[in-house]
Amino acid sequence: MLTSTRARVAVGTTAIVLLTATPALAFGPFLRTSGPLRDFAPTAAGPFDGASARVQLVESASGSHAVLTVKGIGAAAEGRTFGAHLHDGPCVAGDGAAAMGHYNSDAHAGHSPVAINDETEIWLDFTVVDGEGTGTASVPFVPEHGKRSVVIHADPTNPQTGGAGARLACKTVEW
Ligand SMILES: [Cu+2]
Repeated sequence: MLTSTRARVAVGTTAIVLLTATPALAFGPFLRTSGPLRDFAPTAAGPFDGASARVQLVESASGSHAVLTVKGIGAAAEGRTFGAHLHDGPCVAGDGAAAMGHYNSDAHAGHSPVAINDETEIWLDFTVVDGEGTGTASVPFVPEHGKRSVVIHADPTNPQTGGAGARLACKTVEW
């Protein structure tokens, strides 16, 4: 019995090694998370009260690809476009500052000056249609792991400054 158990363990280990060595798997998702959004202004009614978000980050041959999907957005926000970005810090309800600034690949690489655009930062702006919105981004870098957040702002992202107005809601992303 013992011998046969060992044999099975050995077979399982081999299978894992083979899977890990398959090149295609090196480009799989490294983050896939979903759940309710946290509110930065819990005492005031907003379009993201009761909304939920799904975030996926996938490593690609040229960097990474991100997808944000938000559902359950209030009817008053129908047709509006909201800025959304990957931020350096975590998502804490009622504390927009905890999310810190945008994740910026130049800043993380120690480059100066730091360029602010849709190739150094992950911008996931979305427009609300039927209570839902999807934002996508492809960037030439893979963000470093950590406890970070996707922050949704009141306005579309200004392509010159990266600004998008007040922070409304967030979702923690950790990998
Ligand atoms: Cu932001």
